[in-house]
Amino acid sequence: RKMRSEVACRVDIDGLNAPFLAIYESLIPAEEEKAKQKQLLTLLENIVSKEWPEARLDLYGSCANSFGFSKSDIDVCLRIADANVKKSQVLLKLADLLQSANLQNVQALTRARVPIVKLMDPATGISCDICINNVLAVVNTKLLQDYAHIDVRLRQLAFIVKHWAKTRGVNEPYQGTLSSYAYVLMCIHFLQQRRSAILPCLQGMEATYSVTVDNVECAYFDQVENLIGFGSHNREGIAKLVWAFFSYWAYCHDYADDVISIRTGTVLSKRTKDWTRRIGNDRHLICIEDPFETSHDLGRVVDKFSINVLREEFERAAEIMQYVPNPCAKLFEPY
Ligand code: 3AT
Ligand code: MG
Repeated sequence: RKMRSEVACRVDIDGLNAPFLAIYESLIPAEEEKAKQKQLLTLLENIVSKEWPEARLDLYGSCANSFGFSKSDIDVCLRIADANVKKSQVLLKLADLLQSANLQNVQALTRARVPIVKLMDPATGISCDICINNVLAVVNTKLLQDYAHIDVRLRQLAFIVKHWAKTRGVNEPYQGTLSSYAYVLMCIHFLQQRRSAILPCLQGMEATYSVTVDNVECAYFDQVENLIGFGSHNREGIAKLVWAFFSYWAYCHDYADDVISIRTGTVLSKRTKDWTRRIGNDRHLICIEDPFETSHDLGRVVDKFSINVLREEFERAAEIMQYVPNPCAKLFEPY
C-alpha cells in the first residue's frame, strides 16, 4: 500500500453535515436516562456503605466521559482501601450484598482480565459492571470528558466513529479489533493534528490537576472552560472531519513506524517506544499510546488477521466518504 497525503475532498462535503448531525443527535442519551443512572448509583452507594463505610463509587467509561450512547450499560469503580483483602474476596462479598438487595443477574467474574461483578437493576432496567480500584480508568475518563468540553466536534466525531465501528463489527477488542476507548483516543489525536488544531494537548500544558495512581503520575491542564473556542479558527464541519479521519487511517497513517500519542500531541516513532517487534502477544501493528500508562499500547489487541480487517474497513469508509452520493446508509451498513 502506498501512503499519500490528504487528497482533495468532494465539493459537496458540507451538504453532508446535516445527516451526520442527525445520526449524532439520535445517539445522545436523554436526560431521563442520566437521571436513572444517578438513581442506580445512589442505590449502589447505599448497599456498599453498609459493609464498607469508607468505600466510594465512581462512574467511569462512556457513561461518564460523554461518549456514551443512549441505552448503554454503566461502568462503576468501587474504591476500597482494604489492602489485606484479595480483590476476588471483595467481589464475592459484593455479589452477595447485591443479590440480597434484589438486584438481578448478579455474577462475579473473578478471573476476567479486569475482574468485575455484573448486575441488572430491575427498577431502571440498567445493566452495570462494577470493578475494584481501577482508579486509572476513572482518571482517563476525566481526561476524555475534559477534552469533550473544549470543542463539540470531538463528541460528534467520536459518536460517528463509534457508531461506525459497532455497526461494522470492528469494536470488539476480544476479537482483535479496537475498544471504544481506543477510538476516542484516535479522534482526539486526529483533532490535535488538524493543520489548524481543533484540540490542544492538555498534558503538554501547565498542570492544574495532578494525581498519582499506581505509581503513575497523571497531570494535565483541566481548567477547560478557559479553552472553549480554542479550535474556532478551524471551521471544518463534521462531514469533512469524518472524511478526513477515515482517509487519514486509510492512506496517511504510517503503520510501520508511527505511534499516535495524545499525551504529546504528536506522532512518536515505534523505535523510541521500543515497540518494533512482537513481544509475547503484543504485536504493535497499530500503535495507540495510553495517555497515562505510556508503556501500554491500546493497539496491542490487534493481530495479523484483524489488522487487515481494520485497514480494509478504514479504506472502505474513506472511499464511501469520497465517492458515494449519500454515504450515510452505506457507511453504517451492518457487516
Ligand atoms: P462503550 O460505550 O461501552 O462502547 P466505553 O467508553 O465504556 O465504551 P470501554 O467499554 O471500552 O469504553 O471501556 C470502559 C472504560 O474503561 C473506558 C476507559 O476509561 C477504560 N478503559 C478501557 N480500556 C482500557 C485500556 N485498555 N486501558 C486503560 N483504560 C481502559
Ligand atoms: Mg462501557
